[in-house]
Amino acid sequence: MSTSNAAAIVDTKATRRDFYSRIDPANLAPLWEQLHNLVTRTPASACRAVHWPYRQVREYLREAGELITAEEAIRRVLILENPGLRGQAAATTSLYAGLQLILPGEIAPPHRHTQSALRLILEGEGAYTSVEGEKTPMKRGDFVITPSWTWHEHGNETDQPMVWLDGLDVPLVAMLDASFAENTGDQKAPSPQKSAGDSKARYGSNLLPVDYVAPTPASPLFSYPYADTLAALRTLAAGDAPDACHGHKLRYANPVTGGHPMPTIGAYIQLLPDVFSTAPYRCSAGTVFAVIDGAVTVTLDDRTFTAQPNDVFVIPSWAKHHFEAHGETTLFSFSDRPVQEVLGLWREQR
Ligand code: GTQ
Repeated sequence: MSTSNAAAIVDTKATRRDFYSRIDPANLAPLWEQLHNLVTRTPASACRAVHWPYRQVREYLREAGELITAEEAIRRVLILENPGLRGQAAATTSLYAGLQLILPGEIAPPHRHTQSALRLILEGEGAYTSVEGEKTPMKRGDFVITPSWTWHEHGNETDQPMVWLDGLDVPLVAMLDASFAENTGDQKAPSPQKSAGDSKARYGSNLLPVDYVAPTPASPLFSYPYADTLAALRTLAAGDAPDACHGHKLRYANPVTGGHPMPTIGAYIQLLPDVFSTAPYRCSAGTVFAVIDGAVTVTLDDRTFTAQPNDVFVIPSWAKHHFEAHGETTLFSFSDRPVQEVLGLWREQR
């Protein structure tokens, strides 16, 4: 390169920088400086693979239990923050996860919000979540939903602590600027009280109320007990060969539409037979996993870890991974796959 060419390039760079700084106060920026960062060949997520061992988080939760009551906290939760997304209350780019503790005799007061929420019960038995006036008793492994804008509260009338994993679409709703919330200011949800088992009778028995028209895209069935889920998985496992990438995997369904339980969060359960190793897999939905039974070694390109019962871990969008089960293993997971599906964005590679 001749000296005059080099000088011209330097001059062009300086002229461009000068241009950028002059348009900046007008709230303008040159696309060509960042096009490659905006339109990436494959997902370039800040979200990282991360593993929260339950024994560590449980000890901090115990301390949180001494620090603040559920009532004062409204929700006594330790947020599971992705190390690549610190300060954003995000486990994946679009979804929030937390571990919630409710001690004997405590109440987490009623509220409702536009964010959709799910619970996977990790510890304890018999505390309840009340959704729209119906108390759902909770037990380890149960999957419970509180759809957008449904009144919900939690209470523990048992003599043991209860812990569950919360999953919400908090980051997604924040991105859309669509957060609304209400409290009653008192201890009682304003919805009329319904008898226990009401939603199972109406929507969860392969029956629907005659003339039923779904008022929202969310499932009117709030509880998916683990006993039923595990029985289904074991029946499949007895008759079918496991899928190479997933083992025996099912998705939770809205019994009215056959779609996902809530429009923004898909939830899944899979059984990996003892010593089964899955084939490498990736998909465009960053996913939060929790181990219910067994244990699993998770191998990604740059790291590997072994998750034990109640451990939570995240596989980011498009991160290739495989699982190795130690003992018969059941994994719960949730992701924004329903959103990507309706937008025509969801992809996988097996
Ligand atoms: O239980 O209603 O982890 O509103 C975060 C926000 C739980 C809940 C969370 C919530 C809840």
